[in-house]
Amino acid sequence: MATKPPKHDIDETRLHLSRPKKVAVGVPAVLHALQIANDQMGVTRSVQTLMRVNQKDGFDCPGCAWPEEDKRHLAEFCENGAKAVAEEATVRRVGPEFFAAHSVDDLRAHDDWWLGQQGRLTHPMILDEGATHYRPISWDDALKVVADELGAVDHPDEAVFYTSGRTSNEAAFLYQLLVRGVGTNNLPDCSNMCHESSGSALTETIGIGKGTVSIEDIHEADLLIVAGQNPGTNHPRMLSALEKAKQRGGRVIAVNPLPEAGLMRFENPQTARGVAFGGTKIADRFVQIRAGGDQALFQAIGKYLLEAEERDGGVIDRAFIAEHTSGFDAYRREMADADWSELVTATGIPETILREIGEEVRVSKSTIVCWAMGLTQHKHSVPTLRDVVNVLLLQGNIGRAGAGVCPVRGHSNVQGDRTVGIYEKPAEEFLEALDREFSFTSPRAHGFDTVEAIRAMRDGRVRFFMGMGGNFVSATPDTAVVEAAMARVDLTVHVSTKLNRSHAVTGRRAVILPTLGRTDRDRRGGAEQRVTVEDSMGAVHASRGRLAPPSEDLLSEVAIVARLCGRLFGDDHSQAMGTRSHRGDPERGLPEHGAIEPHDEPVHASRDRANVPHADWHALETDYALIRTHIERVIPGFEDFENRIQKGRTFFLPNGPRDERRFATVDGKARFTANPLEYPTIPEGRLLLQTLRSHDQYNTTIYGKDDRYRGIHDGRRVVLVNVEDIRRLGFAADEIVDLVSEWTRPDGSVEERRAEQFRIVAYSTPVGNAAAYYPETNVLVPLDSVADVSGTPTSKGVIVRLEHRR
Ligand SMILES: Nc1nc2c(c(=O)[nH]1)N[C@H]1C(S)=C(S)[C@@H](COP(=O)(O)OP(=O)(O)OC[C@H]3O[C@@H](n4cnc5c(=O)[nH]c(N)nc54)[C@H](O)[C@@H]3O)O[C@H]1N2
Ligand SMILES: Nc1nc2c(c(=O)[nH]1)N[C@H]1C(S)=C(S)[C@@H](COP(=O)(O)OP(=O)(O)OC[C@H]3O[C@@H](n4cnc5c(=O)[nH]c(N)nc54)[C@H](O)[C@@H]3O)O[C@H]1N2
Ligand SMILES: [Mo]
Repeated sequence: MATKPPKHDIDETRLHLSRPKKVAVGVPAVLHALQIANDQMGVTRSVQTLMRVNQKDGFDCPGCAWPEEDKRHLAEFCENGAKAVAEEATVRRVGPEFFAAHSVDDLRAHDDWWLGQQGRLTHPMILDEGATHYRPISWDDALKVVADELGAVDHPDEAVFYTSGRTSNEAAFLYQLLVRGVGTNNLPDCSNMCHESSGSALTETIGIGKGTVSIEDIHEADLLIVAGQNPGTNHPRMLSALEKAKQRGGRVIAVNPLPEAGLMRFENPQTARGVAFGGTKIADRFVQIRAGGDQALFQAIGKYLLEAEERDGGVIDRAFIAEHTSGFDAYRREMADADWSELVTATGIPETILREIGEEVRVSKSTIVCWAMGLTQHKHSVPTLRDVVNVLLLQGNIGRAGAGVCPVRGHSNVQGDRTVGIYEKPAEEFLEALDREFSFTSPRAHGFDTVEAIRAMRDGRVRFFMGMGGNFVSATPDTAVVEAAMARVDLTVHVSTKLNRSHAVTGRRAVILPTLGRTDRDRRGGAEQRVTVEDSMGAVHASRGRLAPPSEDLLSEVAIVARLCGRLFGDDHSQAMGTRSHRGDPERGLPEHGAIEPHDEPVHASRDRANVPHADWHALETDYALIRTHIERVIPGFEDFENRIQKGRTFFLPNGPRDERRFATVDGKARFTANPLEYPTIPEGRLLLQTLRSHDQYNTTIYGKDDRYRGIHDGRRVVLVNVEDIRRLGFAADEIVDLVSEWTRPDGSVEERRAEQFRIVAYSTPVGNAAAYYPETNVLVPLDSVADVSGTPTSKGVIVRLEHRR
């Protein structure tokens, strides 16, 4: 059993290349996943664990948010799901001895791969001010440190609470309650860097910040446009759904600057046909678009449809447009004014091809557009997604079978976290319901999103940072700025399963609270607890880990948050379910969150005692079903929650556009919008860099050193560049260069950032476009370069130049 952690960081001198693959998954994927699983878990635990992924009585795969098909295969096999599971179910451990042996400086000198490979965290640890090493601390003392620091902030808005997307509904719901009980809406989350642009565009145009399709719709669609997404790596189970759609006669158009293997061909390891006959061709058409050209592509489709309507009639769904939409005339005028030659320039696609794509959309009886980070992480992502919606509205492709919008979410419960209240700009109805349920008054002022939180930390306006999962330091843009910002915070607290860079780049003091993951058995109050998650398509189901946890000392996320609530707000047994007395006074208006004296338990006793949430925190910690009862009473759509998740059942949250073509927008209609065309302009001698994922990573967690489908092995510091650019700019393939990003501030001045030693790889990408892996390239993404409206960092559109190394 080879379960030793690696001794070395990634040695980039061993990097070598092979031909990029044209087929995804197949037998090599199975073998690679089993290898990683065996390394981390040994054979028996691997088999035991992998058999339980996404089974009805098993745990929800921590890999991605793609839904389970109803008829599940025994091992719903997905290579990267298996790697995600192996990473968590590893038998390697990071305990007090590890921290005694490694100073924080030492940890900081290692890469994300090395850190993650060390294993699961087993003990609460604290880094005292000025200390070189973390030391073990008891749970009680650790939680006291956290509560005391929260009590010491001058104003609740000096505290920031980040959430990553693996946190269960139950833990997330309690966590947002804790945060609002403290008195702030500072709840930045990974969504701010991920699908926020989708949420912004969809809420505004169709009245819900989520997709409108089910897995059956994917199977039934006549046409699927998959844009800005690499499902072969990041949502491998989606390939089975696309395969099914193809078998039913559906067509797929892939829109991407890179010819990603999973978009081309898929060998399903679940079927003999997949393995023996070379698999299924996925994309009927591959559109190698210029990065950032998607708004132009969708405008071209819209323009084509409207021209065809004018000429032939019968193209657009006039009844749907009249009954359910607004803004059509303004959109039609905008498209009439759109200029084909500019659409060609922006996309890099000839007009004849743009028209062919338009024709494919015209003849499609039902169309779905799927997308991920290639569409959400640009400056003009929100207008781009509005134009996606426009095209679908033209043919009434929302709220009927086989049609709709499908933003493919990343983290396995990122959508659920938002549903249960992880949001810095909460809706008034949600806060009112929360206040009623817990007899207090939540703060109304909006909080910081991720980028705003970093700015506040940088400017010394934050004294306390807590991360519920995730790896804030590595995942966020502008690494150097973030690292300096973290150092200004008095206390940084991380609830984590595994070691990562955020434990090494800390505030003046730091606490690590180790926690259970999805795969771990969670016994509280003498019973095995389960949690719930919501997938990318709004379906909620239970998840229960079965493996022995890495240490008896671990608390679940729910238990950690419930205990903190108990310390901060006081246990209030009279507030047990059903016996609530309404002490809060809604007439009083906004609460005063003034200075809080540091106190022992409960910390808030000295201030407005009436204005803290009231619940029996201890009871919630020992019976998660009680949390679900609270969720049911606060959030519409969770009626009869407990019953509807029994026996592995799944239920759908209500979705107005999907269920009844009801659009909760400002005017109650689905809204056409007229968006002036935007696309990146790349200055002479520069490239537009997208920062993306390799096949062997999960965000900042690096599973291995290969990107098998792209033919890159044993290294990560590569920059993929078109051969023509390599030559034109005076470089050579294989040359080691520095990447320098150039950010033009609104006042016209230019800021530079540098990432050193990347090997140039000649690759099929449009002229002017380049690609390199995140998180290594986050140093290049300027903090202030964010998408309009959504505030998402522009991780797919960074202007860079290559520099020879001296
Ligand atoms: N194994 C694995 N699974 C994961 C993750 C992981 O890291 N590893 N991460 C999870 C998370 S949090 C997320 S959000 C998702 C991410 O899933 P993806 O969005 O698929 O991830 P990225 O690697 O960022 O890939 C972006 C894709 O968009 C393309 N692209 C870039 N710019 C443009 C553009 O301007 N236009 C178009 N049309 N395409 C463009 C890129 O070439 C690439 O294929 O995956 C989730 N699942
Ligand atoms: N340049 C660039 N930057 C990006 C992106 C990009 O494409 N390019 N993508 C962005 C996107 S889409 C996202 S979603 C973010 C991701 O940002 P994050 O979600 O913050 O990052 P992850 O790497 O997923 O977090 C990994 C850590 O989560 C912890 N963890 C794992 N499972 C659990 C659990 O069950 N509970 C708890 N408490 N902790 C757990 C482990 O300690 C692990 O080290 O990054 C963003 N940053
Ligand atoms: Mo994400």
